[in-house]
Amino acid sequence: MFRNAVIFSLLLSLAGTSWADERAQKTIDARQGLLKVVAQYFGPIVGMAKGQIPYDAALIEKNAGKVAQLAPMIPDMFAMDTSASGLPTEAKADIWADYDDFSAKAATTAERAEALVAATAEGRGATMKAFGALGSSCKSCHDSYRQKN
Ligand code: ASC
Repeated sequence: MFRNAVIFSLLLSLAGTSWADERAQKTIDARQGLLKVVAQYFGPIVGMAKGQIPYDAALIEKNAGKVAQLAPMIPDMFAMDTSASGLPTEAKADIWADYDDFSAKAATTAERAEALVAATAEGRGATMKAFGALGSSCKSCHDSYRQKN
């Protein structure tokens, strides 16, 4: 009887672990997908800044607008602390140790993406300056909270 109870509770804890892992994997997939979408919109702007593709203010305006919409989703997708899961991720546990700072950095990115949208009306110089500010806010968050595997 006792033995059955032990086996039963062992099975329950195994099932509980895999259920938690499944939820952690789903949220890791979602946040990686979100950041890949951000990079897909940001990429052409980087290409223009590097002179690899022709400057196109309308495309920058459109893509920066998408980044501004996507950036506020970053704290949402990182709401679940997956640091104990042991699953492969580049997210540092520091995200959840200082989630307010992490969220503030995402908010800055959204604001700078909006500023880039506005700058497209002011010419190429202003646009590239605003692009630089946006890129440095991406980098600032990655420097603090991403470990490159
Ligand atoms: C990108 C990309 C990043 C950022 C970062 C900006 O296109 O994939 O991670 O820009 O390099 O500094």
